[in-house]
Amino acid sequence: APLGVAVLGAGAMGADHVHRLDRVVSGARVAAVADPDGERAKTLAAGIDGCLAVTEPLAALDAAGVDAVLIASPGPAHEAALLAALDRGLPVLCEKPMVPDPAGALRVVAAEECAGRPLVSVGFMRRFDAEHQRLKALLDARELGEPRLLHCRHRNLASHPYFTEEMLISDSVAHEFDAARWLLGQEITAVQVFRPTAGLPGHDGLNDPQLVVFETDGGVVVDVEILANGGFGYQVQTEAVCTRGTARIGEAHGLMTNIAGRWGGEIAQDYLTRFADAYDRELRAWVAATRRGATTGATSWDGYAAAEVCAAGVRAQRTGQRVPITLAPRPGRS
Ligand code: ISE
Repeated sequence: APLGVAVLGAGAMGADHVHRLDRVVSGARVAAVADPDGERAKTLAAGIDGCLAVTEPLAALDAAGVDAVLIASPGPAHEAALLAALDRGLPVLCEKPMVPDPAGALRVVAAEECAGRPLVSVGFMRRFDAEHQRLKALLDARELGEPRLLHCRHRNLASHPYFTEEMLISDSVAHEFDAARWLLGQEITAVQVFRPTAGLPGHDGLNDPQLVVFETDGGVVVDVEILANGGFGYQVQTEAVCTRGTARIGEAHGLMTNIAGRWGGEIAQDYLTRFADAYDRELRAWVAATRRGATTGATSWDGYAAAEVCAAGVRAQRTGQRVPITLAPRPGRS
């Protein structure tokens, strides 16, 4: 029988995942959709055979035929949903941020330990992006020598009205924190934020771009340009500078044209488009892993580490200081 999935959150990300589970990924069916906006849940569930629409997350977890949970509600709702899923022994794929505050993230790590087996996968989709995977393979094989620097650019078309300056770190650069930990296999030890636009009138009061610089326990330095209101499209680029060479990803996508003495190409407008393949691969991998009792991609520990680095990043942004980071002891390791 296909894996019955309860999807919590019927916003843009939840809806995208529901369609993916329904139409792209085999071996799974959407058994229930929950959203505080009942109409939104109903609209999304309509047309999916036997899919229940509810307003309460717990009603979705307890619905008939639910074997696993996909959490795509807003970050602050994640901890309660994760703890309820773990309490029921249900495997979960949780969108980032796993839990925004580090203490809450640690409670999830502890609850998963209590459950006695890995149940939590965190949706840092870049780990499933083909270019990111090629870069990781290259770095792991040390083909370019030892990594020294990562230069990252993270540019969005425009920010939502509710987007805050803190979210440049906790919502956007969160991806680079996870990607760097994963690409390098190293932990982040300190973070600093430079705000060239501080004091200037920002776009809707949001001061961007900002430059986030962080260090790892392997001595690598990572710089991230975060630009929420680039106005031209969605761009995620990384260049690794190593002792014998460099490698870049995220440069060109899609159609290239030559016309009237000019060449040009396309830039994706949002992450749902840019990372569509990565999301497909992520969900396929999650469904397959879940059916054999395993997890995939980022773990609850990775979710915690990202939360800890984000919290330090927000402090660094506020104070202008370099903020050192110490992770909590990792359960099961000395
Ligand atoms: C959003 O929440 C994401 O996760 C996107 O990947 C990121 O590019 C964007 O900046 C965030 O707001």
